Amino acid sequence: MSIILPQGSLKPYHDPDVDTVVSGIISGDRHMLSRAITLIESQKPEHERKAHEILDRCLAKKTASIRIGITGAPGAGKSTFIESLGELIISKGLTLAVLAIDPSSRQSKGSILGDKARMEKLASRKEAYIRPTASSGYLGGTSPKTHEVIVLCEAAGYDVIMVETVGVGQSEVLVDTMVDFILLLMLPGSGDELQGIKRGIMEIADAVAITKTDGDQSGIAAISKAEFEAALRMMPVKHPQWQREVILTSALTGKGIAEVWQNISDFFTAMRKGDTLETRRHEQLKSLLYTVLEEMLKKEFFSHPDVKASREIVEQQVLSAEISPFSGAKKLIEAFIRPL
Ligand SMILES: Nc1nc2c(ncn2[C@@H]2O[C@H](COP(=O)(O)OP(=O)(O)OP(=O)(O)O)[C@@H](O)[C@H]2O)c(=O)[nH]1
Ligand SMILES: [Mg+2]
Repeated sequence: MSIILPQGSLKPYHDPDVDTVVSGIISGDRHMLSRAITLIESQKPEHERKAHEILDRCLAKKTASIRIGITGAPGAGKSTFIESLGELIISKGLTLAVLAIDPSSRQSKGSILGDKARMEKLASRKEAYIRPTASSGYLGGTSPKTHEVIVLCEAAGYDVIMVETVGVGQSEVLVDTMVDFILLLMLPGSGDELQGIKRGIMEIADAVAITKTDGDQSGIAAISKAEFEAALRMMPVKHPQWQREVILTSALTGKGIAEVWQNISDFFTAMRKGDTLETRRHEQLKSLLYTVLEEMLKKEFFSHPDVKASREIVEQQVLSAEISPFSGAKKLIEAFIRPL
């Protein structure tokens, strides 16, 4: 039976094949890039298979892109800052892909509507591609799949890739395995947070930008700058050839944005000397390989029918002190590798 479609209606939906998607991405077709990213983010096995075929083909395309992570607490001004820095990057004749935190999936201090309007300005530029990242099950907007999305954006020819992420636990470590340069955004007067969780993120930052230093914030901003500079001096050295700086900025007035871009450019000049960038990317790939492997093993393990069948019994045995947690874990591993 044939389907008769009324005039002007949509044609039946056909998934483009791998060749079409790959050549589309490489020729800069945003629609194909978006479709490939959707496949990457899908949990369906058939989508994953296709996504990896596309990805493996895109890996072959070597690019000289630069990868920047923009991290900071919710409401620190990341999206607004990206918009402002993004415009400067475009004015230098470069193209830009932004993997943004999906405004609908976060707990935010920033207004969702306002956020959309800001990113829309950059999104309307043909030199920029903005994609909200789906990070289901991950905090902070970054997942191991973010790396795959970066690779696709690079195959599509973008010169600069920016990843927006909230600096919380897991995501800061992950983002450090995916980008070359991490810019930490801090609000003026947030120096006291240095005692707490922010230390981890400070260690991986390659520069700190203090945001929103406009209006009546300039006095407090100068104090914060000194505090952060002192804190950075106490941190272990990340790259021996790089001195981390603290820059006062305002996305509203444009203050410090050019200085940040200069700092990033200087970083890449320093890192490109003697293959440091290449060596680091190799280390990052190795680290990602094992992160992904661990995840796959965990997933395989807990979905294994024999593990599922023995879990409850083993748990009970551990709770009733019949066996130790160590022996319990060993029993489950045996069920996994030697199914009865
Ligand atoms: N005065 C001033 N306000 C700013 C500046 N940059 C951002 N804001 C405001 O700060 C709020 C949060 O900004 P966002 O850019 O959404 O912050 P964010 O870090 O992306 O927020 P999340 O994505 O929710 O983590 C918004 O209301 C902005 O208008 C700035 O340079 N100066
Ligand atoms: Mg944001």
